[in-house]
Amino acid sequence: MPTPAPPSTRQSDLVRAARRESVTRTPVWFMRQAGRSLPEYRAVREGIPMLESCMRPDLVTEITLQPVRRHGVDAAIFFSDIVVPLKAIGVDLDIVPGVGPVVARPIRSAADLDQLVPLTPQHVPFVTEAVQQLVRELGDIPLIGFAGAPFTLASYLVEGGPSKNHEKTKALMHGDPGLWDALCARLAQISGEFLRVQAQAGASAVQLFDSWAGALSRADYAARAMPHSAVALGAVADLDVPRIHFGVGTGELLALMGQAGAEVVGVDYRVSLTDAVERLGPTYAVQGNLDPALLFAPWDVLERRVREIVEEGRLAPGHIFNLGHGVLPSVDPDVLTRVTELVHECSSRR
Ligand code: 1CP
Repeated sequence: MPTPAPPSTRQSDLVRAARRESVTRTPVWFMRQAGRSLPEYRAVREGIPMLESCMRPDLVTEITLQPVRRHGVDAAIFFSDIVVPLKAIGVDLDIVPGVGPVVARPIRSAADLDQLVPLTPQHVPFVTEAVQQLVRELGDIPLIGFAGAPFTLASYLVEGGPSKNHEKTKALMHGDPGLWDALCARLAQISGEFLRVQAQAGASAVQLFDSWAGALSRADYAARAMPHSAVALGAVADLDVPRIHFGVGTGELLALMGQAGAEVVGVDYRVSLTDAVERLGPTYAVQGNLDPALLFAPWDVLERRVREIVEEGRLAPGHIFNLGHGVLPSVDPDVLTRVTELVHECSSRR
């Protein structure tokens, strides 16, 4: 039985900002807020491989709650990884410490697609259980579910691991568009269903991570990536959860990322929110966009930049404060707490 998100989270600043409604103050959360920047995360992960930790509901719940307790952020992001649904359907892969996802049998031919069977909720009971547990613990604080977008997932599957230039991925996309589209169609089902499982278990919003979409030209994104992301986002269109669509280096793609079926478009630090709002128009809320490296700068410099971003965010019909990409593991977590407090203080509408 679906357990929809608690009604109180519908009135949270995060969900209201995503819906372009008035807020009491600018909501803030940080991509990768759960993770290695926190000593309490390192302590509970001690000796437990990454993928195993994603499949243990008690651990997922504890790790997801850690940054909420510590920083007072306006949302929790479900602790998992974009490759978890692939692992769950039986793809032979691992998350190697210091590297990232590594795939045993990379996808290079039509026969390799057999690895990708449709995802069902029965593949990921541990996700449903963890989300339900989290929603009970979080009360009025919304939980954000997420999935990887087909292009970004395809890059890991085709390259066999993290890649700088995505050369095998692009060679397949252009050399065999039929196989590429067949691969991405399967991934769109998997991503869409992974989002749906989380939303039906009670997540209040979802984010589609197309982290590497910025490697594509606008034409290639429109033809070979966006239609598949639209299918993934469309899988939760009927569930009344706002959808956030994020990528890195996607300044040229922002409008298309909105049109793919999002309420909120994630903006990295390369494009100012002012420019992003101009490119997006009044239809979309924005999320972003502090450069994660600025968390290492002197406080007065960081403070000025945070205040600027909050001010620029007022130009958008809705603004969720975040980083332009994930928290770096070596950051001082106290700085994140201070940034959270500053965003709240300088945006308060009461
Ligand atoms: O042992 C560890 O601590 C491993 C590090 C780690 C963590 C903490 C990985 C491996 N994944 C995660 C969790 C994770 N991954 C979360 C939840 C935590 C949170 O946000 O608070 C999320 C949302 C992700 C999503 C993810 N995984 C993305 C999209 C977001 C992004 O950063 O762009 C991507 C690209 C991945 C792949 C991945 N997983 C892990 C690593 C190191 C990577 C990147 C590898 C690369 O550079 O290609």
